[in-house]
Amino acid sequence: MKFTTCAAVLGSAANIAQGAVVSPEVAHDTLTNLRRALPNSPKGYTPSEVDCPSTAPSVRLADSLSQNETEWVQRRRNNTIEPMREFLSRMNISNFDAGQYIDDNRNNASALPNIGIAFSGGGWRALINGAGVLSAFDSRTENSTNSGQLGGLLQSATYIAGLSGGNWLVGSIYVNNFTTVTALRDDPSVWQFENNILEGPPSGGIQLFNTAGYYTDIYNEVQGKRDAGFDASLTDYWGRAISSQLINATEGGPAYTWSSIALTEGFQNAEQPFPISIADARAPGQKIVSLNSSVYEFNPFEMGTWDPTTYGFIPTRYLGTNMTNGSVVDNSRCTIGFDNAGFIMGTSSSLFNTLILQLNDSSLDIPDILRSSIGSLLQGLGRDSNDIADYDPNPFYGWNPTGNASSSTNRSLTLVDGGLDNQNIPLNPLIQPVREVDVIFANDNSADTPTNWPNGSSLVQTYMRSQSPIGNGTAFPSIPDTNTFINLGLNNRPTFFGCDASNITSSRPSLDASNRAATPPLIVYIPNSPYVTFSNQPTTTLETNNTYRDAMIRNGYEVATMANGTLPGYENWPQCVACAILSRSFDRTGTEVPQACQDCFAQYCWDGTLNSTDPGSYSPEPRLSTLELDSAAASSAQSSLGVVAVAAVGSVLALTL
Ligand SMILES: *[C@@H]1O[C@H](CO)[C@@H](O)[C@H](O)[C@H]1NC(C)=O
Ligand SMILES: *[C@@H]1O[C@H](CO)[C@@H](O)[C@H](O)[C@H]1NC(C)=O
Ligand SMILES: *[C@@H]1O[C@H](CO)[C@@H](O)[C@H](O)[C@H]1NC(C)=O
Ligand SMILES: *[C@@H]1O[C@H](CO)[C@@H](O)[C@H](O)[C@H]1NC(C)=O
Ligand SMILES: *[C@@H]1O[C@H](CO)[C@@H](O)[C@H](O)[C@H]1NC(C)=O
Ligand SMILES: *[C@@H]1O[C@H](CO)[C@@H](O)[C@H](O)[C@H]1NC(C)=O
Ligand SMILES: *[C@@H]1O[C@H](CO)[C@@H](O)[C@H](O)[C@H]1NC(C)=O
Ligand SMILES: *[C@@H]1O[C@H](CO)[C@@H](O)[C@H](O)[C@H]1NC(C)=O
Ligand SMILES: *[C@@H]1O[C@H](CO)[C@@H](O)[C@H](O)[C@H]1NC(C)=O
Ligand SMILES: *[C@@H]1O[C@H](CO)[C@@H](O)[C@H](O)[C@H]1NC(C)=O
Ligand SMILES: *[C@@H]1O[C@H](CO)[C@@H](O)[C@H](O)[C@H]1NC(C)=O
Ligand SMILES: CC(=O)N[C@H]1CO[C@H](CO)[C@@H](O)[C@@H]1O
Repeated sequence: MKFTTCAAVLGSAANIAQGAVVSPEVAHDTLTNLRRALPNSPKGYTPSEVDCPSTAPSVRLADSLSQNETEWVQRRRNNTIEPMREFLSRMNISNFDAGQYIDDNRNNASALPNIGIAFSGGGWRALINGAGVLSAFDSRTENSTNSGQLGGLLQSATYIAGLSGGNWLVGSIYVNNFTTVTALRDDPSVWQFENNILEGPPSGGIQLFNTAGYYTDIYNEVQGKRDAGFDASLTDYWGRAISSQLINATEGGPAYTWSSIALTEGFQNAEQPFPISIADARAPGQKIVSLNSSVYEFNPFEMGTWDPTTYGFIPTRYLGTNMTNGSVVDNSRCTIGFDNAGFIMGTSSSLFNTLILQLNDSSLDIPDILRSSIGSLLQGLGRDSNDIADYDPNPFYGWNPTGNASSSTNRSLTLVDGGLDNQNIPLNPLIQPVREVDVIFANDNSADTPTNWPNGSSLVQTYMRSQSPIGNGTAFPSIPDTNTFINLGLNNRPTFFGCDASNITSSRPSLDASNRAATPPLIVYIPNSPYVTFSNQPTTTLETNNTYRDAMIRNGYEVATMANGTLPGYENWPQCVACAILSRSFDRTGTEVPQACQDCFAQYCWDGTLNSTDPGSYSPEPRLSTLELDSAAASSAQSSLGVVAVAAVGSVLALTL
């Protein structure tokens, strides 16, 4: 029965790798043959009830890394040594032999640098600019290991986190077998952003035929989940819609799960950084502020939060299982397939759910049944809750280690866009002391100013949170106010925060720089700024032609590399990236900081200066000559649809992300 349904749902998925839709048990056995994120949900988008494994899933306390992550990270850290040695040597720090330094310390893994990378939210702007940054860090990108460039930093990293649009980027790379930005950009089946998300993919490709067909599939997939007894929210529809742009499989791969990333060969061999997606908890009717909402993460092994409110994790694979007090209610029945990859990506970006509401008002060719289905959903939730993702049953029901978790008393765990607490860069998982990250490359594509550029607001929020009880022992470098960011140009070029590890305040009383876990990472802030195009596309833009998409990817590349180290006055940038990576390691090994690195820190570290006067409007000019946008690669012109939607949701979205 189960598998008949599954065949029906996936019948057209002929081009899914190796074709097979597999049971969980078989999935494990066939791993060696299946090397990409697996379409391993037996009933496609509909979650399935299965026998629990012999050790039933349970909630664990968030007082350590999971066993699986601990073991995985050891292998990952080891696998980063060679790429890091190669990278740091190539950066050519004057009068310093980085290769020798790595060799001298390679038998003491904890002495070596531990790198994290974070991609902020900001819709398609964040996805596309972030793609440029990611490709600059990826040694697989053509020419990225030439002199002055940063290819290999991705291969040297242990962790990579994405939030909302930034997680569309990270998710799209990982769910498609850790593919490259270049491949996604050039593949006619994915990243076709010239097609309005509300209209769906163009005919012909592996995605679908026409708008009505697109919506019929989305409707059927979500209806399958509802018919199986699960609540649906707008996020379910939204997650299906974005999947058609992000996942390289028919109908956006309804059977692909987030936990299946852990089953791919590249992940199992720890050949890639550990991917993490972020969402915030928000009870219906509650208003979110960064100091009262819990930050949840989804990694390939686990989902949960480090915050003291709930302070627990469950296996991502068994989301949807009915749990009470941290244990399975009916000890033999577990749910799998709830952690659909598009649903997780939709959860992190749930603010965009509101776009789906436009369907009711537009003249689109939408099946009536979908309209009424969305209508009934909204009646159930109320308009204030349009943007939630419903995790029902709540895996943390009754789980209450601290005695005051609101998530403990609700049958449903309601999550929203990870940027709604204004921490628009997913730093929370990377500043957890147990992860021991030394340096975070934080790419900020937020639209903080009215002109859609970042102004450091996200760092300010994360700093404030680290100072409050909900920060639960996290530490973060001092961060200036947002006016200072603009007045000093800290949002217009890369800036380091927390260079001096001994000068940090945190919510933890006993903070001490000699204690590894107590030292916060050095933050390498990489804000979106114009080099070869105005990369400040509004968050509400629902379609981007290929010429502009490619120009923004190029711009992100220049942002990350500072024009490949050619910008006058910043030619030392590649060296300084290497110095930032090595900084905490120098502290731990008691190594004298090379003069070239001292010069770097003098130039790129925020030195504590403030200028909090109102900077007025912020409109930076491109640093290099701009690319032609009107011709070439591009196809479709803007349709009227985008305009309709923008008008309606603009006020909410534009100022937030
Ligand atoms: C996944 O990527 C690896 C590395 O590029 C490649 O060897 C493998 O064939 C790919 N697997 C699939 C199913 O495409
Ligand atoms: C560490 O990585 C190297 C390859 O870089 C490999 O040969 C070695 O077996 C690994 N060691 C451990 C303990 O995993
Ligand atoms: C490294 O920098 C030195 C000057 O500090 C220069 O002479 C040398 O050519 C550089 N090496 C590479 C590989 O760029
Ligand atoms: C890589 O460099 C070669 C030689 O300079 C050039 O011809 C090619 O266009 C470059 N490719 C990219 C993607 O920049
Ligand atoms: C999409 O899948 C096809 C078929 O497996 C593959 O040839 C192509 O390289 C994939 N595209 C990307 C961007 O990974
Ligand atoms: C952890 O790894 C074990 C052994 O590979 C596996 O059985 C288990 O499902 C994993 N747990 C999670 C949460 O992925
Ligand atoms: C979960 O279990 C509880 C306790 O047995 C039960 O009341 C509830 O209806 C169950 N929820 C679901 C979604 O099955
Ligand atoms: C502070 O910033 C304002 C606005 O950018 C500028 O006019 C002023 O000169 C700055 N003050 C100092 C002391 O640099
Ligand atoms: C930087 O390098 C990339 C990749 O080689 C290239 O596409 C780009 O044009 C270069 N930019 C500058 C300013 O040299
Ligand atoms: C600590 O850092 C802050 C902000 O960077 C700066 O204002 C202060 O002077 C520093 N204190 C010391 C003792 O270095
Ligand atoms: C692509 O989009 C940009 C930004 O909206 C616009 O300026 C340009 O004219 C468009 N190009 C084409 C070929 O449609
Ligand atoms: C370091 C720290 O303060 N950790 C606390 C986080 O929250 C849990 C739950 O309240 C506490 O048990 C930890 O001590």
